[in-house]
Amino acid sequence: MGSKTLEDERHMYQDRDSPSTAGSKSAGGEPRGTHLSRDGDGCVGGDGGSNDDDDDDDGDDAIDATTALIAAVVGSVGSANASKQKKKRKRPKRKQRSSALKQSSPPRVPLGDLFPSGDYPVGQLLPYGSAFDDTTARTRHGAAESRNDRRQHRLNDATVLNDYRKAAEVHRQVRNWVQQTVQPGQTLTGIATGIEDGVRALLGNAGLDPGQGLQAGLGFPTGLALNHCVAHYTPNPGHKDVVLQRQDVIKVDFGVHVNGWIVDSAFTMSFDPTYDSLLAAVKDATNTGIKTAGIDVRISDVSAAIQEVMESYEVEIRGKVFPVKPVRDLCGHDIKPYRIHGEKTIPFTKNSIQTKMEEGEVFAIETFGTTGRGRTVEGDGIYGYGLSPHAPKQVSLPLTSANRLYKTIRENFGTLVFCRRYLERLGCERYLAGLNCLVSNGILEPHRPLMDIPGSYSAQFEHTILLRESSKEVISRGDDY
Ligand SMILES: [Co+2]
Repeated sequence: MGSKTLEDERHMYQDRDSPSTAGSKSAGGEPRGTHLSRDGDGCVGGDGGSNDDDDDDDGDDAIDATTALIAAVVGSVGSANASKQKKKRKRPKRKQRSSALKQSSPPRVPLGDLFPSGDYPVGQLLPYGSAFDDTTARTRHGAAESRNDRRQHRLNDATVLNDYRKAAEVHRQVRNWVQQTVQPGQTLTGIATGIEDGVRALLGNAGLDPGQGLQAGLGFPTGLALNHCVAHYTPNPGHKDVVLQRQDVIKVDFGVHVNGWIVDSAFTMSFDPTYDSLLAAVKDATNTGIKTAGIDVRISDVSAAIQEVMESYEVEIRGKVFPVKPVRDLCGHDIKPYRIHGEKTIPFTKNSIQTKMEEGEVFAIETFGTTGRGRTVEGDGIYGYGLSPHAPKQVSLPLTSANRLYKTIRENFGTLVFCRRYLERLGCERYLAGLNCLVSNGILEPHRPLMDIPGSYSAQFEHTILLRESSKEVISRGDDY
């Protein structure tokens, strides 16, 4: 979920995708079918949870585990060619094993069943750039030490890390299903509820009883922004549903949290190779942001690197060439427990923000690129609502339904951003007056859709990274993006 700036504030990975990749459907700028993971397994790193969690890991555990899984399958195909008898003998064993590991489609197998050990796959571990090592050492002995120690403690906590990795694995498995099944002709409500039902099933938490939603669930309203709608669109009940078209570019942005540790990750899909270089530009820019980020790195340096890469791309749409522009009024952001937008923001264009990233912090590194103006205006309707930072524990407003609704929001979402669909599945009825009353009293903050100019196209890629002492963990990394 992108962080909005004020208008005047301005706020390993091995591949560098070729803008010319062609395919009928792509997620992450790559044609469908090029990914080994899209073999119906639906499970990244699904090796039963043998990953260790040592700081001296050399990285890519989740990806290695998948590669191992694929290698096992490829290996057995190879040996089957060599000996038919062998193939016959081996088949039942293989079948048994893979069915025990398999995520269903739609995803409904709780993650706990796929990882009986309870240990979830480690994200991609990236070393910090050597240029920053000296300053890192200095910070640790500097004035910020006690603050750092406190944060360090949280990300070094095995339970916290495992919760974070679980949320990330749920994200990977659900998005894998999205990438394999979403097609033009489907409605945005169908896609959104498909994602949300999948997340809840894999977490083993329906989120219907008071307090359940705070244990684990959706991190924010599922974003399904099309074309010139850059961000913050989710289908609302009672509104005319939108049907996905073949020409559409769709940003899929959803969050998963476990005990308040939110994974915020997004990708873009298109069904027409025309947009491949737009998707490739934004994916490259996001990966550049991830590569540049680190302990003691200035935010202005991350922004500059992102902008340079993004602006090196152009996209030809129906005979006209457009430069890919970074969107100026959206930002990457830090993430706090139960709070999707912390205090720090990472714009995608040159700025003078001297603030540094710090050890123990969690960041959503995301970028948006567009063929439009590179600035957004608010669109119609509301995407979601979040408690204002100054919201009181209890309210006593003249409207009784507002007070009742407030209690429901506190119990089920706390400071997590939610949407009207989430209220309705809890059984809330005739809540609109109460909702508007909480907004007009400054207790709830509304988030509106953000639009570039009509006719333009925009894309988004986003990962959540943990700035741990020894390395940055790209917790939401998969073999898709
Ligand atoms: Co975000």
